[in-house]
Amino acid sequence: MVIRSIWAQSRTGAIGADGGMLWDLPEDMAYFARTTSGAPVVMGRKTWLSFPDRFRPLPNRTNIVITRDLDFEAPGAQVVHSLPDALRVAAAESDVVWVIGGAEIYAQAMPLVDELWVTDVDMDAAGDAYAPRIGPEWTVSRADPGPAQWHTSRTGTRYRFVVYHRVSRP
Ligand code: VY7
Repeated sequence: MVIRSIWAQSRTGAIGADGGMLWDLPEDMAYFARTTSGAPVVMGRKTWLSFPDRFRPLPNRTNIVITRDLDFEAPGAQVVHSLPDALRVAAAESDVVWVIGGAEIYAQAMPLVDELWVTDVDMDAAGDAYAPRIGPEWTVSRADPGPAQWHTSRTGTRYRFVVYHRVSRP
């Protein structure tokens, strides 16, 4: 099974603050929905709760929620208590799984992930949740638009979609 993490980050790597996102970027929400549709999505409890009620569970995807809380209920989702358990559930039904956040889950998943699907948001915003560092073990395999170029949102914010693959080691 291919494991993909997907997030949007500011220039400083911030992904959120106060349980929400730091920008209004409808084009990224559409990209996220389109890209993950049809495959299982794995998220932490805080990310599950960050989606407005009417979007839970995320449609057209098996929603898998990780929490240590043995009593946590997530109607419409499958609740598990570890990342390995989440990946086992996903592998039973799919060749691909999307890790959709948040910071704690991205960090745990990093050693296991095959691809990073990152939206760069051209903002300086600081947050209280950060993406993992993308180190030299990763290489850009796709950038939309090209390197050093940006899309401009209808909200005015500049952004780009980048896909990283793990560098194969000798
Ligand atoms: C944003 C929402 C936030 C507020 C209201 C609705 C990338 C994103 C994530 C996760 C965007 C969000 C939403 C948008 C998606 C809809 C459901 C409603 C859907 C991520 N690049 N962007 N994210 N939703 N992991 N990576 O949390 O979500 O998918 O059906």
